Amino acid sequence: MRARLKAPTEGGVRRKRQAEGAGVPSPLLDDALAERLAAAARDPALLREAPAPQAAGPIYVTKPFLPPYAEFEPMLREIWDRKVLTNGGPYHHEFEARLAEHLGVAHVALFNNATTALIMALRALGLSSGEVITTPYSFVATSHALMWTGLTPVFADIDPVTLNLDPKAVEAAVTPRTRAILPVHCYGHPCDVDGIAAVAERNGLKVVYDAAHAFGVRDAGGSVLRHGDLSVLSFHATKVFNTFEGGAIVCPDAARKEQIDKLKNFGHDGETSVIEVGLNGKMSEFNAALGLLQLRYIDTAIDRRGAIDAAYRAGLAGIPGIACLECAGEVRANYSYFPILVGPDYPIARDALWEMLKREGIHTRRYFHPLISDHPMYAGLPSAGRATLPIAAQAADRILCLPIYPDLEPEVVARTVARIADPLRT
Ligand code: T4K
Repeated sequence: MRARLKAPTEGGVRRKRQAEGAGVPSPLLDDALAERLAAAARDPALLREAPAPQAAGPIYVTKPFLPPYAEFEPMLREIWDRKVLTNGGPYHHEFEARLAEHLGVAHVALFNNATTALIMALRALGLSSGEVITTPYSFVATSHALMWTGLTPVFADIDPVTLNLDPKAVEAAVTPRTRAILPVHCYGHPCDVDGIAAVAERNGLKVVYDAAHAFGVRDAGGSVLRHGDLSVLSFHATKVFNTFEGGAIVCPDAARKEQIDKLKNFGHDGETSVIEVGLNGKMSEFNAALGLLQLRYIDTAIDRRGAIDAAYRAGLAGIPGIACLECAGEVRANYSYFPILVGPDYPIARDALWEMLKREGIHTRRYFHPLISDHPMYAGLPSAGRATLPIAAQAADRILCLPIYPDLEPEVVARTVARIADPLRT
């Protein structure tokens, strides 16, 4: 079941933004594009007709959304004039407060990227030795964060529907050395958070969610970021919400945030005292200012992604061998990726489809192939064998992420769908 099928209601959001004095209009507020996307979703036949052969330039899996430059310029001027560039300046404070409010979470601690934030989240929970059960189906930063912290990754298999860690496989991987679980809300689809909480509780384990893909995702109880001991977001250029580079730890209480704020500032506790092995994980004023501006547009950007998601689904429905991933219980999705699984009954192999689309200027990505556990530095671990990770191995061999970003033209969606529908056309 998809959580959110309705066409975007751009008008209301736009009027609200204009009332807030957002200033120079963004391409996101272009009604014509929104209408063409909605039409594409309504009429899948249009998407299957062979459209114009090639768009102007290459199409990548994502394109970062940026607000109008004119809105950023006065903020840059203020940073220049003020000369407070980092170490918790006014934009940093304002962004932190507005972000927590926007996400509906108690506290956030801003970071320079999600990898540093993951390392500091593990450190904050006192995890520095032993095993942590994690998914092999993710970006390598997930496991690298464990290695940087002196922890040993133990890979467990994933659920065939959500492609997130399977709590049953996690339970089976628990040993006396297990200290924590590090699941990923892959593609922004929530994990089985209740299942994971139950395993953690039964075995006295901490849970840190790698929520790099899950900005703004909500389940029936609120933000998906409230689950576990801590959740980590990425604001990298390729993410739904970007601050060029950036990240954050979502903290349940003020005391944990205070501890994390010290950790990300070298472990300083006041001017002359250092109490922990911290590092430099601070977000600059430049990134924080951009984040503040991005908050104005993020809801519209996600709505626009939703329309593209709907258009792809309409166009790809019924193509033998092609399966779209479904939502995993979120009531507010973020459409951060558009993954498809290329099955054995599709006329050509996944890699052949990837090559074919690339030749036509459509650069899809195989996130996440190879598995983390396939990389030479992890392959020697006892849990890394593909035989014990059959679902993850199958997903890695079949996955293809299609382009999705807020101003992706419906014509590109149509061209991509038409090519996938007719792979034997020369
Ligand atoms: N946990 C998970 C589950 C993650 O997926 C990630 C990051 C992390 C943790 C760590 O978060 P950070 O420490 O980065 O905050 C990309 C990203 O670099 C990486 O952040 C992301 N996951 C991963 C899934 O994807 P690449 O190597 O695929 O990116 P790249 O440079 O090939 O970019 C993809 C496409 O995006 C390009 O073909 C064009 C477009 N692009 C990219 C950038 C950087 C732009 O148009 N502009 C840009 O500035 O890793």
